[in-house]
Amino acid sequence: MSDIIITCAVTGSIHTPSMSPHLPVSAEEITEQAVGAAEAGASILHLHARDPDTGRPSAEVDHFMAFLPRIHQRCDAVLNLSTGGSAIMSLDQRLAAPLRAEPEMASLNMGSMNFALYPAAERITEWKHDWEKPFLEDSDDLVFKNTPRDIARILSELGQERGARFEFECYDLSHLYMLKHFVDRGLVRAPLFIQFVFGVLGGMGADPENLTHMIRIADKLFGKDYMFSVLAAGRHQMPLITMAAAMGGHVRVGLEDSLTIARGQLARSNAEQVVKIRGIVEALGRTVASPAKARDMLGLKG
Ligand code: KMH
Ligand code: ZN
Repeated sequence: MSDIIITCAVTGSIHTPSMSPHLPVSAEEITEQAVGAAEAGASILHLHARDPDTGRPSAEVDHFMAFLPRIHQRCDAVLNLSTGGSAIMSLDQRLAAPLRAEPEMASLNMGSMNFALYPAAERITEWKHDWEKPFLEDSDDLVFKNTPRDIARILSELGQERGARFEFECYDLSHLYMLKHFVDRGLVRAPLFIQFVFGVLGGMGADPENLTHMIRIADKLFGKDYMFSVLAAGRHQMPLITMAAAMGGHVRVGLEDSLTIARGQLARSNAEQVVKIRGIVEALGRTVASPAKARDMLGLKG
């Protein structure tokens, strides 16, 4: 089996400060946790920004620029900027920082969908900030908009014009067919790095049968032109990504996807999750890819 790429999604836009004191929100915290994750073995860092005062997900270019150069200076990991942002941001907002930073890699969500966050709020009784509860509850009535026109714009402006390559986020079977459409249009070229996303309320559930079926259909659509990685939300994270690693895929961890390190136990850092999955994949006989190896495998501009 080929080397395994560990991606770490450091903070995201789903979890809120009241859910864990370890969720990084300031530029210093995001930098320290990103560098810690890279030192532990993550070769890709998937990054969102937050308002440092409130921890609220942010699309401000300045909030991104407060940590991107610092992370770049301190480690060699591939910096992968989110173009998903959060469901309440417009596409212009979501693209502002990636267009400015011109990263080697960016996420690209392959379809519009519901993206309900409110279940994550169910156990929280005390809120640190006023924005958190309404932000989570409003997700009950939001559409995470990624139309074919949106996708084409991201592929063209970030991919064709600025040389970025993509983490294609597929939350459902239909998203694989959308990706195939863009391959056929000539807007996407191999090798494809497809992130199968499990356990988001609005996307496919974290059932092992869904993973085997996604692989079966991706094999049919893309043959040898793709590699897959898996992320799974919350308590499904480690079981599903372990299955992915055993099947020759790549893995994503990070506090964006799960705040815990074991059932009922908060992870103290992103690095802690990287260390855990690294031990698992090495026990399975996989070799963890360095950033240089990951760049080579993914065909990045470097
Ligand atoms: N939050 C994850 C389920 C993005 O940033 O573009 C998917 C994600 C999307 O990481
Ligand atoms: Zn993300």
